[in-house]
Amino acid sequence: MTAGPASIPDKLAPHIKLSVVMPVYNERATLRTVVERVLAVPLDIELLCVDDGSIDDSVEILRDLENRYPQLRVLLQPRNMGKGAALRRGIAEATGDFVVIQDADLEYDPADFHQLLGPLSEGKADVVFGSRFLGAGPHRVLYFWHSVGNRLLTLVSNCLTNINLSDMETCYKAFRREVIQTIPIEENRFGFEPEITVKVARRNLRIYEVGISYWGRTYEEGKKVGWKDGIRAFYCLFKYSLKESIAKPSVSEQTSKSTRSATSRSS
Ligand SMILES: Nc1nc2c(ncn2[C@@H]2O[C@H](COP(=O)(O)OP(=O)(O)OP(=O)(O)O)[C@@H](O)[C@H]2O)c(=O)[nH]1
Ligand SMILES: [Mg+2]
Repeated sequence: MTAGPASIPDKLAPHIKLSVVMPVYNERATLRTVVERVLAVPLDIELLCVDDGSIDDSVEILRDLENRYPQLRVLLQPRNMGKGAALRRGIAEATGDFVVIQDADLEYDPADFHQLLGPLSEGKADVVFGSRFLGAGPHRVLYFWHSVGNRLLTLVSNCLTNINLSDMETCYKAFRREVIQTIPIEENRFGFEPEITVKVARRNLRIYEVGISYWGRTYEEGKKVGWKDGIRAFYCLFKYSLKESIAKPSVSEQTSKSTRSATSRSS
């Protein structure tokens, strides 16, 4: 990947504070580079790296980076608990105006933050998904059956939620902080993506998609996601669709909704 520091469009207000939540599990190969790329984005950034019980030297690398970059905070999970659990921890600690999720394996380029933040900073969106299937940026050509699986998961997700996403499983999801902090995250592992998609859809939030680049890796380069994760994702889509149909919005969620309406009225 050759991306340098991102340029921010004029309409992105300079005072925006962005919380970047990065789950980290045995990512020694890419960790320094991804942290440096995130911090090179010309925005006020708080980077929350949540180590998920890594058994390589990811924690030592994070400590070293923490000493060099005051914007970086390192949070340690007591043991390996999964990506969803790491995100729950990082999101709870976020203090920025907006929260974006950044994997530590360099498949997604922080230079795309400005695209994700556009609809949020303009006050038009509560949630923005970065789609690997839209946009003109570079996309690594990889496994055909993975892309079929991703499109099928997105199709089922759309059928269950009646929203028209093109990439439900994308890592790049950005939120208004107040919104994501009021949505309970139950899934500990990769079920986070379908769970949060169903939950934002059912809360009638304003969702946008923007095209992003994708620098995917092969199994030889460390890719881990497999067919079992796909089965679990289908299960989670049905599980949370059913749960959300039965559940009533909590008081805090109602508060969030009224805050949102106020924001949209004032924008
Ligand atoms: N695999 C894995 N990743 C974790 C875990 N906890 C946190 N993570 C982090 O979650 C992010 C996503 O993990 P990946 O293994 O890249 O999963 P993915 O991007 O869905 O799938 P790949 O195609 O394998 O890259 C990375 O930043 C990981 O370091 C865990 O228990 N297992
Ligand atoms: Mg990955």
